Amino acid sequence: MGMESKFIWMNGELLPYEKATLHFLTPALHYGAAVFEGIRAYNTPKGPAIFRLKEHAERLLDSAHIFGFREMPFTLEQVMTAIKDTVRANEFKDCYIRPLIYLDGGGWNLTVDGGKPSLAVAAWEWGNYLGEEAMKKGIRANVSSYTRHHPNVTMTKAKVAGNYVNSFLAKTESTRLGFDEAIMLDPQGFVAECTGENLFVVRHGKIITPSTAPVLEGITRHSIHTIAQDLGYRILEQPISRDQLYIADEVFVCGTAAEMIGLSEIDFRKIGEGVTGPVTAQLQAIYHDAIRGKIEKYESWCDYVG
Ligand code: PPE
Repeated sequence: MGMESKFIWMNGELLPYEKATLHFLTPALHYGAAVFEGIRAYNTPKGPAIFRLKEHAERLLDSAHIFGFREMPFTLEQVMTAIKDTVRANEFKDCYIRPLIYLDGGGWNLTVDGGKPSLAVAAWEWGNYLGEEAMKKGIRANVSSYTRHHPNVTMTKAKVAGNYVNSFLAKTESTRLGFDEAIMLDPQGFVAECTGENLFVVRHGKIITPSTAPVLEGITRHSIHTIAQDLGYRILEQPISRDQLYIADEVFVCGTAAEMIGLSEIDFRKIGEGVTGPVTAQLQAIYHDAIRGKIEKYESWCDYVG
């Protein structure tokens, strides 16, 4: 994966890629004391546009607030401008954008108050994360032996860097076992989410997804929810058991990096016909047009880089 770019934005400056480095003693590296976002920009008929920029920038600042940073050096407007400036300076059309607010200095006494938060934004060209093939065929998943976060152990609404150790454990186990993605259950034993995606089940024409209480409030989840609702589907937020996955007509997962992908198999059990199902394919097609600014109704989701 080529992650190179011309510039990385750091604390107000666009630095050449090679200059965007941090000291070994940055506490974020030792304790995961950072919060981040994953955002995508897509080429549209009116030029590159960042998909749901405001919602992502708001969630970044919400994550910082949840983590406990009290004084943010940048406002919502400044965060949004920094993200747009990074995409524009790199002259990317389609790219993945990674803003990160990290504890810069201090932190050795395990409090966020000893240091100050810094902001950096990188962008790189990253095609579909699980592969183009996966869009049609679907992917194979396992239910992880690792449990998803208890909502009072780490904060499930915040994209705290340290939270992702749980995802690393689950995804590494999953790929070593020969699967493509891991599904994690919440501490009560109900389906929570994947390592970097929210999950939906389709059964008897209804779409079901876990409530947001134990999972990240995915922005893709919200977009898909809106699209499905506009198409007249009934969407329920309710607990999903492991065996409800096995007998679903379709299961799909969604997130910024992964976009929207059907699951063909879970724990060696075929899901539906064992390929991307019709509801998933229908939503996938609309989602892909929406992110590229091709659907007027959803154009307000596209923030043009200009
Ligand atoms: N759950 C988790 C745990 C998660 O990390 C993501 C995003 C989602 C759900 C979906 O959220 P949203 O992108 O707002 O629809 N995961 C980000 C990081 C993935 C990675 O591999 O790194 C992402 O998709 O950018």
